[in-house]
Amino acid sequence: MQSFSPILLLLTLLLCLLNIAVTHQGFCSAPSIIDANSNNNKPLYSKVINPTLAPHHLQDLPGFTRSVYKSDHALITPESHVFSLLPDWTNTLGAYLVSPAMGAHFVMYLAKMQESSRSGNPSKDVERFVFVLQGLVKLTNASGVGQTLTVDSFAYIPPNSEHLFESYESATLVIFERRYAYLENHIPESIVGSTDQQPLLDTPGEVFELRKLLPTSLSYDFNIHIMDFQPGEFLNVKEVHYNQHGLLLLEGQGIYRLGDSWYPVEAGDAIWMAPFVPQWYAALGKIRTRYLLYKDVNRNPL
Ligand code: UGY
Ligand code: MN
Repeated sequence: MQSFSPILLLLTLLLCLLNIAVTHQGFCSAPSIIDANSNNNKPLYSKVINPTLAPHHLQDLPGFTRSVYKSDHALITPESHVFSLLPDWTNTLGAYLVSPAMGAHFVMYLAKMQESSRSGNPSKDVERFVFVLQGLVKLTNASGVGQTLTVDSFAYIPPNSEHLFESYESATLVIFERRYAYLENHIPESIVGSTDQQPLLDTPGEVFELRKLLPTSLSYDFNIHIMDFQPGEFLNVKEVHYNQHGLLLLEGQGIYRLGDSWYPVEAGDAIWMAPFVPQWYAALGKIRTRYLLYKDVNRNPL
């Protein structure tokens, strides 16, 4: 039987090593984030609907999740979403990402409507904000007037207002609800709009772009901000404030500081911030970061 000489084996091994050294030019290699981030021809917010369930090299690691739950903040990442039938809705799966069980005074949840789905009503005195992430839904108000909401559109429903969301195909929504904090002589009204119709607002001392989806008047006890950062931009203020936040990253990636922890985050990630948790964000990667942010406003905290 013919056998390789040890010299031949050694030579082959050396050639292999030389090849690795030449192709990688002596540097450690890492997967490119350019391809992963390129947005060519992808529908808006597609990364929220089809998120990376775990960094590539950790996908098969049993039990691995980036989700974290602490007393003053939580990061809920897509691989830990648990959907179940939404009570009072038909044919709709929901995943609650923020709830009073954490200490929040609001809920934030994803609702996946299927064909022929219908919304249920919020409880008495609870207001609702709906933002469309995928598909389209029809909203019918108490007077029977119907409007179609597509991706990037939103609706605010004041407490105790009859309404119905219906979908004929699959649609994904992110929804915020809270018990309305009544204020004498102020009555909130229903609102329907879309992100691109909202004007850019001044952000003194900051560089990010800001849109507010609800009026800033006293009738509204919360607002939803859309915040855009170009790669490399970050919050100048290292914020600590009495307001609570619920955040959904719609596009991009970066580092979120929450309390003493620093988290790599990307589109699809959801965050809860309790009052006074130190918070800071820096956008990284190749594309802009866009996030949607719940913030309670206009009420005396006492
Ligand atoms: O308005 C805000 O509180 C906002 N800048 N916070 C944040 O982005 N974490
Ligand atoms: Mn803040």
